Amino acid sequence: SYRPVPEDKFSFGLWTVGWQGRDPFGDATRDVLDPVESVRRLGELGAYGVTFHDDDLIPFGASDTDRERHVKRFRQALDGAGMAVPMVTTNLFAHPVFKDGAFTSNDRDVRRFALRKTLRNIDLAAELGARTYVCWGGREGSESGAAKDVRAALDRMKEAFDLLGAYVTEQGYDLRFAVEPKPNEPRGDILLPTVGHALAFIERLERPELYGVNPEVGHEQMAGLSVQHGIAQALWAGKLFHIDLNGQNGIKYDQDLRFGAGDLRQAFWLVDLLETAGYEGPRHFDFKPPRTEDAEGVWASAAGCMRNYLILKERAAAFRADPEVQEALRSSRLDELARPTLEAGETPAALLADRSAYEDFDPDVAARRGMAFERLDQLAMDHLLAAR
Ligand code: 3MF
Ligand code: MG
Ligand code: MG
Ligand code: MG
Repeated sequence: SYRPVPEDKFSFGLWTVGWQGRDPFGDATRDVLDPVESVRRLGELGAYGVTFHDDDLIPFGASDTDRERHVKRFRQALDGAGMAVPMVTTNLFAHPVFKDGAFTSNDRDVRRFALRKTLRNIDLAAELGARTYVCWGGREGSESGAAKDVRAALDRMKEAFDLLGAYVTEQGYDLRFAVEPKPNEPRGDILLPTVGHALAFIERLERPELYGVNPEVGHEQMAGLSVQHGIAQALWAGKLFHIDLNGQNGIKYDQDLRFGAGDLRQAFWLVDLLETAGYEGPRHFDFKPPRTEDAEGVWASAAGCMRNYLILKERAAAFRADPEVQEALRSSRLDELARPTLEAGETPAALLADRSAYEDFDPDVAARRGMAFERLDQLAMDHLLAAR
């Protein structure tokens, strides 16, 4: 029936359904949406959680009393709707003070302010029971060559992440960080542009185990990369801490379409991957209901994200369960790929002594074997289109 239930672990950012449709060329097309209303409506639609930037909930610069009031109302809404807050993040991009970045702004006082803003919100995240803290460095980057010493900026980025890791450790918070890569927009070029860059960066930190990635479907596609490959590598590294699901049509501006819109085949393989790899984190949607939609259209768009995930989950499961597919996978030798290339404990000397691997191996004969991928992919297409 494709009806979402909390066990599906669907979550939404307050900034997604709350997007008013303001873009670089036009004004808002929708009214402000009260976070309390978002919690209620998303709960009714079957989501299990909401996520937010500090400023989505508490306006930038709010007094302490206002801050407490906003948090209290939000907590009541969460309790009323039975909703969780699995992830929290910081807005380090909207205020003009962050125009040259936050953790890597050339201005040291801005960097220190960015750290304080983040620490303050980490306290709130822990208080609300969030387990993941996402960091998207949207303004960390440049438009021109001499403007940013990238190596120095990465030093500053490392300093920032190390401090945040030290803080959650000292406080005893059960919170891990997820770096969200994006190649560009709003900066001409953003630091840590892809999943691969982020994974390499994380290994240079003082407590690498505290950090993973939060890949976004559209962001990897903006870099012209395969979402499936990037996320598979994050899973392989044990670093898929969180995910931003949405839709994108290739290398363009960040479209943030509802999940399943845009490149449907990438969405299919992504769902297949998440469901077969045992990913247990939230299925988090970071999308924007297009500015053509009115208030009701927002909820149709949000419902579509979850419905498409559930449809694709069903189609992917049918693909995997089909005996003809299983046979086709064997014909394409996926079982052989799963088998180690070397015998257990095989040394270089043993490989060198194996005549079948070289002297008696006939590359021309092996080269003539077809891989049978086209039949396999057509079976996937048939399942995706419900033609089987
Ligand atoms: C921008 C994004 C961001 C991040 C968000 C969460 C505003 O393209 O994807 O959304 O996802 O900051 O960390
Ligand atoms: Mg995005
Ligand atoms: Mg996006
Ligand atoms: Mg995102």
